[in-house]
Amino acid sequence: SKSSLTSAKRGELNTHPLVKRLFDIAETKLSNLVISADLTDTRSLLECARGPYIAVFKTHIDLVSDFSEDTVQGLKEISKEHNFLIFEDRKLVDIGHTVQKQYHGGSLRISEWAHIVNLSVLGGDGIVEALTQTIEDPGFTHRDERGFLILAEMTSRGNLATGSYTEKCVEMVRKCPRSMIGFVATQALGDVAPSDASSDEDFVIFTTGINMASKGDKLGQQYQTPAAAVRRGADFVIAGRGIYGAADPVEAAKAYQKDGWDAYRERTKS
Ligand code: 6AU
Repeated sequence: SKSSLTSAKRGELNTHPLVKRLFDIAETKLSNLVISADLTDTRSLLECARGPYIAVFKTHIDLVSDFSEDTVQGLKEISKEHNFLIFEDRKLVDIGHTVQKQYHGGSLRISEWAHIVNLSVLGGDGIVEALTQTIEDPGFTHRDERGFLILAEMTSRGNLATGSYTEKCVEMVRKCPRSMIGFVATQALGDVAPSDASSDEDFVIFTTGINMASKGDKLGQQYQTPAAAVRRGADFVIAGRGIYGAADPVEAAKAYQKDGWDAYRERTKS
């Protein structure tokens, strides 16, 4: 695992252009914060994306009731202006043939604007093969700017993504490092020895279920703080309601950024 290395070092060692860019953004903005913008109209969504505190902006684009060309153009422009990547939390899960059409084209045109998309491997590795093929097609022009995260663990009470299922997810990422850049998980995964920085592998860990003011919600969500998640191996921490639902979302974003980044610095100091 590379989890003991700074984002600067990981960006330098990694050969994947998107992962390099991800760590470069973290280092430049001193942030490993991902905001989960589970908002339901284009205006609120774009408004939420402005500001200096995030490295990645996570969308659930199917929640946006007025989704249109303006949503797509707005997201693209703000991501350039404010230097962050866009992560569509689509949780693709179907057979390979279907997910290709859900990812590329369709009504949401996810491949056109989302740098990162997550998926579940409940149906086996056909989905991994299908999405890898899609971005490696010579006609697809964004190849170096696209990557996928396998949802290897979940934060909701009673979830089934544990044990041998999680281990299978690690095997699948290992087989396709050019397209599968890491995991949504609650801990460092794939480590033989957690501090072994000598292997070429570098899985990026995104951890969700992050909130500084609450332990969970009434529908099974379970929370920990940014710092606690980083200590368990998160490289990036994903927070939604804890930020956009706060009385002062800008102050909240700042506090989450600081908590996550301080813990990351602490973990990676030599
Ligand atoms: O901070 P919250 O609880 O308001 O939002 C958490 C966000 C939501 C979930 O759909 C998502 O994180 N999520 C995921 C992801 C990112 O894949 C996995 C999971 O296990 N738990 C979880 O909450 O947008």
